[in-house]
This record gives sequence, structure tokens and C-alpha cells, in this order.
Amino acid sequence: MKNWKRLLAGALAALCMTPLGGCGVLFSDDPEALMRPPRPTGDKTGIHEVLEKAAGEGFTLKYPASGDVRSAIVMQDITGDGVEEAIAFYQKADASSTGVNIMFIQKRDGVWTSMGSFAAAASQVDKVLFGDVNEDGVPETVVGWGSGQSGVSNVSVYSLSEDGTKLEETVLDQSYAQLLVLDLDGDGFEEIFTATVTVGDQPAQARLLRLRSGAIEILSSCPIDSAVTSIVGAAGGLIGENRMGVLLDGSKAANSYITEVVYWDRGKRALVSPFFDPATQTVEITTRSLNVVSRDVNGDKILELPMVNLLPGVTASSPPDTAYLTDWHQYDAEANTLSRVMSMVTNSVDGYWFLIPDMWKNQITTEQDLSSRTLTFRRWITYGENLSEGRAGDRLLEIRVFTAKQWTEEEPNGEYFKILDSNNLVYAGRIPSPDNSLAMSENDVRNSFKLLTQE
Ligand SMILES: [Ca+2]
Ligand SMILES: [Ca+2]
Ligand SMILES: [Ca+2]
Repeated sequence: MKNWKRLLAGALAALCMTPLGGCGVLFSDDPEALMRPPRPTGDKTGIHEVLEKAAGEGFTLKYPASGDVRSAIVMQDITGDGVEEAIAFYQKADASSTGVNIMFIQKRDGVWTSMGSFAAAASQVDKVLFGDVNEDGVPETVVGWGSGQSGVSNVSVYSLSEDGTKLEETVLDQSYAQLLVLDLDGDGFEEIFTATVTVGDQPAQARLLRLRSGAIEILSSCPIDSAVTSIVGAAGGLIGENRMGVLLDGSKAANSYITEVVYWDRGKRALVSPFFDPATQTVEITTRSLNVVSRDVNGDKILELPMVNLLPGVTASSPPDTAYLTDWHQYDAEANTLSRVMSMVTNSVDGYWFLIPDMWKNQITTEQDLSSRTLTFRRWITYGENLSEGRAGDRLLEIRVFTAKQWTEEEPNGEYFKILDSNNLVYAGRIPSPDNSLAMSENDVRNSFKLLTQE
């Protein structure tokens, strides 16, 4: 059994050696499709009966607190035969046992049967992930116990026994702030990625781990920003056309955020964090004052990181997010630089963002009127070289939110044009100075507008 798996694993590795994108053989790109809760049929009853036998009548199901998988009973093929097993998280009915348990349940000859259960000391499940971290052709179950954000956490890896009948647990006795499972080195097999903040004399670091001969092996590690107190986001995926990486968004002191790039350097065969400055033990280049997290903002499957700058002419001591321009960047590993992909102004109060056209670069400022729910973009006229010295000029664009009722009653003569409507609200635009050289067309305005809920 093991031999054909190795062969299969080897073949897959060979297949996946060059084109990174071609590794979807083992796992679907859509985690929801693979890791869904059980069908509400006889399966559910059968699984429930096995759990009740082990955990007592009145046991409670426990739900993962973060990540893509949020079911207490997760269906996933962990034996590689094309049939899904069930993985259940629960707390025993017995009040004296406070920890969470995990049980692997397989359908054998039509009967749901336990393949093993394990007790964790933690009282909650943080995250459940799957990936072939021991390179045997079938996915392991990687569980983050506790809470990544509180730092009271540890990782367990559950792998299939040699004979394929039961599960074995390997515990990584190390807390994490962020936990991911992804193929960072591009060999076709996933690794475990962890990121930690500084705790006592333990420096903040990112680590890449895999399972080898039943033990967790550290493939590589690298230092990350030591001043980050909380890693608020970790986006793993493509960071370039042919490169996987992780963008870590960290919170430092009040109103200070950074993003660091971590990826596998093929030449060095090591995990690297190119923005980390060894002299200061920190990352400076991506410093910003708004909490915006990295994501694929333009839908090209490559992750972007945000750089945020206050627009000129803003004097408020704690300006709203509409007073900032967010420039989204991709990291270019070859040139070790950031390149801007797009710029936007976000209005979190009214729930949308607006793409800023290139012709507006260094040419605009904004004013937000909360009572009329209006965001106005104005031309910024500088007095000299210094962008901050100048004044607001023509109104180039107003974006205003109406209730559906207001829209019918107050806007019958069409001073505003409709951008879109959603949830009984009408998002509308007006171009007060159509002759200004920076004026946009109504269509361009519509194409540049996006609701935050649409993402
Ligand atoms: Ca495996
Ligand atoms: Ca790999
Ligand atoms: Ca993108």
C-alpha cells in the first residue's frame, strides 16, 4: 500500500516540479468543496452515534474559530481512496473534561467506525487545515489548538498509520500567531507555515515545517519584525506569477501597521523575509497608520499588500479612512522592489471603495460629509514643489448614498446618476465640474466603484 503511494507521490512531485499552477491534482482549489459538513442523511446519524458512544450523551460539538473550515464535523478523504472520512471536534459530556477531542471516523462495510481519537488540552479549536506534509500522497490533518491571537496555541498533525487503518498524532510543542498549510517551496507537497511574535527572549519568526518519519522537521526559519505585537493577517498564496509566499500583516504600537513578505528562496533553499532589517530587527518600508490587510485586491490570483498615505490638505487629528489613499503593491522578488498595481480610497462607513484613476495621482484630496453620506473628491492645487502645500480646488466627483425612499422622493430630476443599488440603498454619483481636465465619465465612475461586501 505504502509503495504505490510513494510512487504516486513521486509522480505528482515530478509533475509539479516546474509549473507551480499545475499542482491541483491532489487538492481542489476550492476548500469549501472538499471540506464540507456531512450530508443530513443516514451518515449524520451514524457519525453521531460513534461520537455519542465515545463522548457520552449530551456531548458538545466544537467549531474551529478561524480559517476556511468552520464545521465541527469535517468531511475529507484522508486515506486516499476517494471516499470521505469524517473528522469531528467535540467536548465530552463529562463535566470534568474541559479539553477538546478530535475523532477520525471511517465508513467500513457501511458502518461508521472510529479510526482513533485524541484529547487536546486546549478548550477550543482554532483552525483545521489539510495538506500532504509528509509526502506520502494522502493529506494529513493539521489542527491549530487554542487561539493563535492569544498566543496560547499549539499544532498537532494527524497522519495515517503505515497499515492505513488508524491515525497517529504528532504534536508540535510551539505556539503560533498564524498557521497556514501551503506548498511554499513548489515541490508539489504542502508544508506547515507558522509565524510567531516576540515572546520573552523568543524572537519573532516564521517557520516552515514538514513531517518526516513521524517527527516534525524544521525545513527553514527566518526572523520577522520583532516589534509586532499582533499578527493581524496572514495571506498565503501566489505573490508573483510563479512564486508562492505569505504576506503577514502586523500591528505594532497604536496606529502602526506593517506588512512583511515571507517566501521560499529557491537559490538559498531557505525561508526569507526581504523587508526585515537585521540592524533594527524590524520592517519599515511598509509602515502605515491604517489597519488594512493584504489580499488579492484585483482578482488576478496574486496577493497585494497595502501602502497607505494621507491625502494632502487633511488636517483632522484622527482622520477617517476616506482621507487616505491606499496604494496596493505586488512584490517583485527578482528586483526586490514593490510595484504599484492600483490605488483606492476606502469609505468603511458607507461600505465601498473607489479606484483612483492614474490621472488623479497627486492631484486630489477628499472631503467626507457624514450627515449627507457624501464623499467629495476635489482637485488639489499645489503652490509649489511640496504636495502638502496647496488648496482644494474644483469638485471633481461626489459619491452619495441615498436610501431607496430618498432616491425616489428627493432625486426625481436626476442631479445624481445611479452607480448601483443594493440593500435598499442607492449609491449615486455627480460630476460637478465636467469641464475640468480631471473629470471622469459616468461610466468610468461606475467601473471604479465597488462595495466592500462584493469582495
Ligand atoms: Ca501525507
Ligand atoms: Ca512543498
Ligand atoms: Ca492580485
